[in-house]
This record gives sequence, C-alpha cells and structure tokens, in this order.
Amino acid sequence: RALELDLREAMAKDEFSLFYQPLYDLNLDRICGFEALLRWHHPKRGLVPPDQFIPIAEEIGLICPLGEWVLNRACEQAVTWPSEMKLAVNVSAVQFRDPDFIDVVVNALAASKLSPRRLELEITESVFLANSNETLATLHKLKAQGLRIALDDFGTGYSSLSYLRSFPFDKLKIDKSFVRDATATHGSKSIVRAVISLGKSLGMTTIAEGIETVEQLNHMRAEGCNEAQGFLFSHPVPVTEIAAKILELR
Ligand code: G
Ligand code: G
Ligand code: MN
Ligand code: NA
Repeated sequence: RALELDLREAMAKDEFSLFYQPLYDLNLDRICGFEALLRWHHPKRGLVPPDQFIPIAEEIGLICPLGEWVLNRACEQAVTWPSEMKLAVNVSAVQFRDPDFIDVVVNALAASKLSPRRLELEITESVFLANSNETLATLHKLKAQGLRIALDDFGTGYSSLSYLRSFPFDKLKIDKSFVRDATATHGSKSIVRAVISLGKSLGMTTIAEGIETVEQLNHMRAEGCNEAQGFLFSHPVPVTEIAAKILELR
C-alpha cells in the first residue's frame, strides 16, 4: 500500500504526534525553549521520518491542514510551559504561500492564548523561490502579530545576501552541516564566523544546529553564537519529557 494513501488517512486516525527538541541559550547558559518536530507513527511501518512524508504531504495538498494541526497542537502544549520558554515551529514553503496562512497562525495563538512573543516560525530559503513581494508582505503581516521569524537551514538553500537585507528575519539557524565541520575544516569555520558576524550586524540572533560534541559547543560559544541546539543537549523528546528536560537543562 502506498505511503500516500496512508498519509491521507493518518490525521483522522490520530497517527501524528509532536516531539520537542530543547533550544539552549549560550549567554544565559540554560534552556530557552523547544522546537516542535512532527512524527508519524505508521501502524505497520513504525516511525516514518518527516523527510519522507512532508514532501508527499506538500504534493498531495495535505501540508496545509497538517501544518495547521501542528501549529494548534504546539501552541496548546507550549502555553503550559514556564513563560520564558519559547516555541519554534517549522513551516513548509507551500504552507507559507497559502492565502489562509496568516489566519491559521492568528487563530492558533488566539485559541491557545499563547503570547505571540513566545512563538518563532522557522521558514527555509525555499520560500523565496516564489513571488518575493508576496513573501515580503506575508512576513510583515506575521511580524505585525508580534511573533519572530527564523531562517532555518541557513546556507544550504538558495541563499542570497540580498534576502537578509530585504526581509525582516529575527534569527538565523546555522545549518548543521556547517556546525559539524566548523571544528575541522577551515572553510566551514570561516563561514560560521561570517554568518554570526552578519547576524550580529543585522540585529539577528544566531543559533547553531546539530551540536553533538563539547568541542562544537565551545567553538560556537567562542564565536559569539547566541543559541545552540543538538543531540549534545538532547534528542527530540515526547511531550511527556518536557518538564524533565526543563529541570535538567536549566
Ligand atoms: O525531526 P527531524 O529532525 O527528523 O526533521 C527532519 C526535517 O523535517 C527537518 O528539516 C524539519 O524542519 C522537518 N520538519 C519537522 N517537523 C516539521 C513540521 O511540523 N513541519 C514542517 N514543514 N517540517 C517539519
Ligand atoms: O531542518 P530542521 O532544523 O528543522 O530539522 C531539525 C532536524 O535536525 C531534526 O531532524 C532533528 O532530529 C535533527 N537534529 C537535531 N539535532 C541534531 C544533531 O545534533 N545532530 C544531527 N545529526 N541531527 C540533529
Ligand atoms: Mn527547523
Ligand atoms: Na535546520
């Protein structure tokens, strides 16, 4: 049976859940929030990774209802956390371009009563493949709600420095491929240094993804990166482990 058919039924069958990975503040030296990461528990195949089903969901028009479910569920859960914990939610480029997207975000915030200041939407450079006037208008409307926008996987996509000048990002997420090599290769080290410096001068926060070793952590801290995320702190965990993670990483 094709994955696509199962995916169409998965929402009604309640087969999705959200895992959460801690975000760590390198200046305060403690946990500062979580990124929501979607999981599909397939009855026969087991856990299907998002890399496998999100592209299909985008193709078959399921990403908008699915993304709406993610936003609603994540906001509902985050409002129960200590108020200094922020929530990062991934948004697909297809979802971002949907004319109803702003309303979906506004409704999720209103229904959950989560303060917009606690919400960070992660978009990727692929949103810029489409009409840039519309993209810019959507970003401004979202920011007018009081939430923050992070550019995910920064450096791996269709990056253009002109985007950074024209679009109101609050945060750059330095892709794990650069982080992984930053302690080994000169090229990646230079790129990481340049991105952090660029972020600083443009007033954007920087976060290093995929921190797996103490060496990588120390390196990013020394480079002046603001936040970090990765298996060194924690793998993504189910919602039942949130409270323990907050205690462990505070
Ligand atoms: O969770 P994992 O680390 O396996 O994530 C793999 C990819 O799936 C990442 O690129 C991540 O951004 C993406 N992803 C995870 N959850 C969501 C989600 O809720 N919506 C979208 N659009 N992408 C997600
Ligand atoms: O692309 P995005 O940043 O949204 O996706 C996060 C993805 O990165 C998830 O699949 C998550 O499981 C994965 N991830 C998180 N921390 C680490 C890490 O330290 N090492 C590696 N290899 N992957 C990580
Ligand atoms: Mn992300
Ligand atoms: Na990423």
